[in-house]
Amino acid sequence: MNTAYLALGSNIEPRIDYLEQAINRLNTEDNIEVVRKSSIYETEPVGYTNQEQFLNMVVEVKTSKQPLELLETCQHIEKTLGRIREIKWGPRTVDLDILLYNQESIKMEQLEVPHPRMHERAFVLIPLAELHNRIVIPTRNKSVSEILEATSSQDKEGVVKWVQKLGEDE
Ligand code: X6L
Ligand code: MG
Ligand code: MG
Repeated sequence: MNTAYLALGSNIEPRIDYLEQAINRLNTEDNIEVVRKSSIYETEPVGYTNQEQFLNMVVEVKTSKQPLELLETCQHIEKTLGRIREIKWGPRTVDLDILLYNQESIKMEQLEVPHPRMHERAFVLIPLAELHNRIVIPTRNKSVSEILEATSSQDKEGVVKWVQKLGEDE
């Protein structure tokens, strides 16, 4: 059995529903089990900043799927949840990224693991650290907590724990 960490993000309403549906679909797959979930964070958009705030989280999965099969599953779930790719780095119903797969370094045309930019993104590092502070990003030989220590406080301030408001759909 393999352990993978997946990053989830959504910035089109209902954001929380998209995250929950993505997790349900992962769990419905025969060869994937979601074993742990981070808290949900509300995050300032990065890359393309003229868009709504995101909800981001990280999940740990156990899977007998190989990395490319896992990628295909993630892409299929994005599609069935209505993801349309218009603007590069633009709004999405749901984004599912493979961050880590065991402690492997994988470089293929379709897939790079660890996710090549994960060490720069507080919206990935903070929820991942909640699940596994000491996990090492093999391509950088550094733990998530070490990388977070080197992340600017401005980047970290853009990532705030999200609390569901009573009486609202979201
Ligand atoms: C310079 C150039 C600096 C590009 C940063 C950063 C590009 C992140 C793309 C960048 C750059 C990305 C999410 C997001 C995106 C998300 C939040 C991306 C891909 N996805 N912002 N922006 N959460 N908060 O899930 O990650 S687009
Ligand atoms: Mg992404
Ligand atoms: Mg993606």
